[in-house]
Amino acid sequence: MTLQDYELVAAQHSYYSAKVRACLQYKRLPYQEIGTNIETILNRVITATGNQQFPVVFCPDGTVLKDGCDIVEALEARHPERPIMPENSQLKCVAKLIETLADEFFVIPMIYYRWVPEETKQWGVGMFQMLLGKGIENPDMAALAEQMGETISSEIRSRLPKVGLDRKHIQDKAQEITKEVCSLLDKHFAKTPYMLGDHPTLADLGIMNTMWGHLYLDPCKASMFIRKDYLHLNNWITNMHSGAGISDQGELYIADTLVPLLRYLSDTLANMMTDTLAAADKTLPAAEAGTEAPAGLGRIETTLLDAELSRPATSYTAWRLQKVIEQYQAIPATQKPAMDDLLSDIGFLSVCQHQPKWRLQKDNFKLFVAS
Ligand SMILES: N[C@@H](CCC(=O)N[C@@H](CS)C(=O)NCC(=O)O)C(=O)O
Repeated sequence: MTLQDYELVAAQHSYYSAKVRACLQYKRLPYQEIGTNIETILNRVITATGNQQFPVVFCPDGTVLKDGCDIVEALEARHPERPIMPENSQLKCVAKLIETLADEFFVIPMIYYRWVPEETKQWGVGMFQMLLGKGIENPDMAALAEQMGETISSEIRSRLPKVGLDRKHIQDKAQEITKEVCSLLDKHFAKTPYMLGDHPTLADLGIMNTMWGHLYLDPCKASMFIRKDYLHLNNWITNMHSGAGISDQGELYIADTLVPLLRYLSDTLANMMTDTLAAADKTLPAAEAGTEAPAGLGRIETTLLDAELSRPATSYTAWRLQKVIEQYQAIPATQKPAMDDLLSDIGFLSVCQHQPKWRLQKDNFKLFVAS
């Protein structure tokens, strides 16, 4: 490792690692992926950030970055070459919207494939034990890694009822949605190289979270149908995973083939976004400015496509939606009518035009209620 290397705490099998890795790759930044074994989590991640979540990036100048969306924003500010944010403010807003959909809302269909079918459930436990124990020589730590792998897996499985995944109709919906999204992405990539045109942007990085660590790598049905039936999508995934070799030349635009995908995403997820904002509107204005935001905003009775779903809403997701809304608000007045036409067509106008009566801000890895 050289002194200039970024250190990336991430795992190939983790959902949220893929975006940050794809960003480092596409920007051609020198980095070393140092894994997520138990010693790295205890001695580096928890020590530096206060909890065990990753991805985390240790910068050569000593700065610690955490949370995929913040990491990618910070890398863009430090290294504007090979930009991942479009210059055009309408495309910026669409990129942020796609990133947020992928990170906060797609998780339900995606976790189905790892934690519901029997064969992947068992595989998942072994995979966690492998990641936590990788390179650990101390026998006590190795035993702890084994035990933690089991504990983390059962903890994740115990959360499935919270998002309805213990019920057959939501399990079926998860599979239906995943298949349709893969099919629409495949049709898009058959005509257009990347999400927003000729080269990757934040929208591609976001979709990598959705596609890589669970769907593509897990030994699950989705992984097989992507490889066998959706060759354009398969090709895009593998290119994005080694993004240093991708050209940054060409134009950015909304291709006709992106529109059906975005319409389907709004049919599937826009209600959940609106209901999350409504839960934030109900709870956050009463919170004292300057205090830490409550993690939970209560349960929302919402929908996943045409299925009813009751699930918890969080301040974190509200903050991610706030970022989308801010990106919409930053669009110059002269470009607003065209943007509103597009958003109305793809079904996200009311989410973007929502005017929250609260503001959240991140400080030292925590969310606070702003004044
Ligand atoms: N919002 C965070 C989510 C990170 C996250 O949930 N990471 C997972 C691994 S993919 C994790 O650390 N889970 C352990 C935990 O939440 O305790 C991001 O986008 O980076």
